[in-house]
Amino acid sequence: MAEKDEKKAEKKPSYSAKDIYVLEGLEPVRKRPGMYIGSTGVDGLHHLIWEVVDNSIDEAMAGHAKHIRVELLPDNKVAVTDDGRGIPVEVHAQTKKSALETVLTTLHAGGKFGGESYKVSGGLHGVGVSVVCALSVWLRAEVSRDGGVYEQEYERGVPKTKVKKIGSSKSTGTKIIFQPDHTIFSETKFDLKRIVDHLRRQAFLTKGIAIEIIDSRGEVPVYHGFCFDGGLASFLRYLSRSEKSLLDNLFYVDKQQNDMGVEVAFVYNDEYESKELSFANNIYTPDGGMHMTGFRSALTRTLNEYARSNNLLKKEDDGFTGDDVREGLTVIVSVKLREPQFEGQTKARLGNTEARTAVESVVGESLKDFLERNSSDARRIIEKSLLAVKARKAAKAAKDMVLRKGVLEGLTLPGKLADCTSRSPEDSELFIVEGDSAGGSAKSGRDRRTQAILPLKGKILNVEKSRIDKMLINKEIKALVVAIGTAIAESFDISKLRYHKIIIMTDADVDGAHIRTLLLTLFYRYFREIIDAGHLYIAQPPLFKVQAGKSFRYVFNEGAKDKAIDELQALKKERQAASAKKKAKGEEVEVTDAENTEEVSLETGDGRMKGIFVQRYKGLGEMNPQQLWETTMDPEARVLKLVEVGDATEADRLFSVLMGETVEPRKKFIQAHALSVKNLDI
Ligand code: 0RA
Repeated sequence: MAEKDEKKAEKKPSYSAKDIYVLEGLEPVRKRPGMYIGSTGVDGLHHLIWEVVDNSIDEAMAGHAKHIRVELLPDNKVAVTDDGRGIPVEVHAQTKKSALETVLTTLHAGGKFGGESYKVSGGLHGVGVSVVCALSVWLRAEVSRDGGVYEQEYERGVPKTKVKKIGSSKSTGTKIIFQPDHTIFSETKFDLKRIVDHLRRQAFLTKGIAIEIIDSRGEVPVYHGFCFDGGLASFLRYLSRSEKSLLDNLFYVDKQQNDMGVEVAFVYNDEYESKELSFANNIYTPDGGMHMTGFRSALTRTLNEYARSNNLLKKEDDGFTGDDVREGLTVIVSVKLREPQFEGQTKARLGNTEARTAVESVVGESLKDFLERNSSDARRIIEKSLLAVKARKAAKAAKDMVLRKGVLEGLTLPGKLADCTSRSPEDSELFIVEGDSAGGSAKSGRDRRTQAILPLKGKILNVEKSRIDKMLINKEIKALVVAIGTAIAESFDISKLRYHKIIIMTDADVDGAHIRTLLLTLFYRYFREIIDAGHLYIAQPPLFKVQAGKSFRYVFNEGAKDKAIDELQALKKERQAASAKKKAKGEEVEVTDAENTEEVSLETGDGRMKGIFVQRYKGLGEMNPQQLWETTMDPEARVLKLVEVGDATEADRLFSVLMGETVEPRKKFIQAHALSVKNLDI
């Protein structure tokens, strides 16, 4: 018992023996509330409501109650009312106490005497209303039964009154009003949204039950009411309300099988991932378990059988795997069984093997029926699964071919590679250059000690568009992978990286941007570590060369062009003035290129432009080796952009935007291979 309660007990020596007995009974609950309700925070606080409501739902599942009302009252009080049989009030022969008092003050006595209904044995649920009684500063139980209304009050689990008859009533039911103990809970204010969400879910899970929530704490009461005759079918519609269904009908079954309630609803939508929700005795099992296993095998088996018997799958075909038939699936499975075993660290998985067989047989049978009755829905499910098979096979073939261990091993460096002479990766740079002509310039212009050049044929990349799988089979790309030296997939080893700077050098046009994107995607998907380690760069070739005589400026963007022209104009005027001055003095004048070069005016009528030579570079190939060196390759003068992958999500978004039109197989392929990236938004 908590210390403060002990002190209170000392001050009140008038406690009867019975009180002490009861106190001892609930002592562990007040001492270690977390053991019973999970925590003493907001979660635990709300657990008090769930506990009381669970008892009413049990009464409903046993077929005796239909209505449950939860009312939030001022001073953090909550009233839970049901129209069940009412907790028995008569004196129990064994304990010589009223059954009501026994239920409210004895641990684990809370549940059922009979065992008629599904009593939950695991997890935090089903610990009984006595726990709520123990953790409430005040609780009142009101029972309508046998023509009368009876009540008893408790404080911190101790009865404060005897069970009294306070009136008469023709109906039956139980009402529990409680006020959580502020000395136990860090927070005693209830959260309406949390309550509404939880009880909505409970209403979905208990077909036909009516649950009302009334928040009477403010000036105007707020009302919520739920009653779903469709059960999980309603739940499924609610969950997938924002998705586009692939089917005209959803699959639904609710059946009693060997003493076990099996309820399943599913639908397919045009997505690729699957969503699975499962429950055992209305308790969410996030890790699934036997009921889920049973569902999955029934789905896979039944769809395979249907596809074969309708010649949608050929004899020689392998058939659908579980993953194939679950693409785009949203399913809810709920079982109600007598002694659920919750397994795993967090008790989040159902362990009863009988749940597997029950679900498998119920789903198998009714799905077969569903497919036969809804042939167009059946066809759509099978078509979707066939597409999944195709994608899986394409992905696997690509993976086998390209990613197979050792496929790149033993390959000699590609002939197209003009390697550098340095063998120290720290000093070495690899320029991946678009096109053979630019490759030629780069080869002549480079510093051959430290700079290697690998020209890629842009055309091939364009043809292959964005198919990464094809890209990896591509000779050019393979050459790149060999040149890098790290190998790929399982055999990837960053310590084998041959160049510590890998520089993508493409034209400053749309094609260049496309090829750059493909290369970035390749690195992102297969050589992520190279990006993360800061080894990948993008070269920044100039867009213009602005020249006035001997002087010139390289311009890297449109906005800087005018500035460069102005600068050179001013420089030219200065020079002319200086030479005029010298001439006047009779000094010898240095004859510069300016005087010998034919002046080009790009825009006639614009005096400013006169004598300024502006060259636009449409591609790297237009630059001679010297220019390419000066502008883009010379480590002293160039500007490189480091490629960084901020977070995977942003990179995904970027790639998808850059990749433009969505190509289905690519989408599938990326999904199949983006092992580390979930929920690709492409
Ligand atoms: C014990 C026995 C019976 C009903 C209940 C408990 C019961 C408990 C709660 C808690 C909230 N609402 C409840 N409704 C009923 C069955 C007694 C009989 O056979 O009549």
